[in-house]
Amino acid sequence: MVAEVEIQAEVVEQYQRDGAVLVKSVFSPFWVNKVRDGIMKNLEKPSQYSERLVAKEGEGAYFDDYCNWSWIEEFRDYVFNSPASYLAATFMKSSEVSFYHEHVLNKEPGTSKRTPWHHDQAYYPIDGEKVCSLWMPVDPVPRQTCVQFVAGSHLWPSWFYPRKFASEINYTIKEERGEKDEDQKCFVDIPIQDIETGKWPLLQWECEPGDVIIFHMKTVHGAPGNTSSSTHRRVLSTRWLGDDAVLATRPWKVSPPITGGLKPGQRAVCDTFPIVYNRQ
Ligand SMILES: O=C(O)CCC(=O)C(=O)O
Repeated sequence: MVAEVEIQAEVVEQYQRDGAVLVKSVFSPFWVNKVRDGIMKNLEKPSQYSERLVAKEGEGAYFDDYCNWSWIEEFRDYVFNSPASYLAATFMKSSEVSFYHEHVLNKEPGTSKRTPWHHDQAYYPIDGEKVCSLWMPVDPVPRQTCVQFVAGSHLWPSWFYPRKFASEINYTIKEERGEKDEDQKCFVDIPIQDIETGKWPLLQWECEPGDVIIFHMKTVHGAPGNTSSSTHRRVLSTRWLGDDAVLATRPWKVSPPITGGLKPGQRAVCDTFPIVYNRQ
């Protein structure tokens, strides 16, 4: 039985309008401690997908890894039994929610490596509007270290090339394909300069363990490094799919490289992307 929590209607509307919203104190210490334990297991046993990015020799590293929930029971418990899926359903206004995958992000103290500006949905073989992530820190995150979101960018018609976190270079288009994928989406470069010179309002918050940021998979976001000399910035970002999410194609190798054996156009529900929440 998934735990339900009270969410004000205006906060849901804020998510729908801005594409990102902070919800304070929604996860109890029980869930925060559990997720922290899961992250520590992942850090001790990284998978084939993990990366350890260092901007300058001798500095802290930016670790990321994903799709380990099958062997990290703490993540499974959080996904299936915490209020996370209910939050995803409420903010996406979806009657059903399936789980896509989890992503661990740890910025060690003194990490100058930033998270490049990007939006997630271009990396994923997933189309649909009811698609979101729950970014849940297990350490206190000061405002200057938190992810920044370009307000309202989930509503832009543009799709942006995914970029490698390590090199910040666009993904390579598969040779046998043209510039467009089968859905005829046209991808363009992310407008980094416009974002950084303040063309659009940016959203950024101070977070405490127990808080969560919910954001649309098409919302443009990026993050500074971790300037703290003592505190890690450990986060679990879980990805959720709603009623209209379907498998799609992209003109590059998708990340993570999983499709659950589904064909383009099929609803994104299968053993790999299990239904976790149903409003009935
Ligand atoms: O935590 C970060 O620095 C980046 C998070 C992110 O890109 C995501 O969760 O999609």
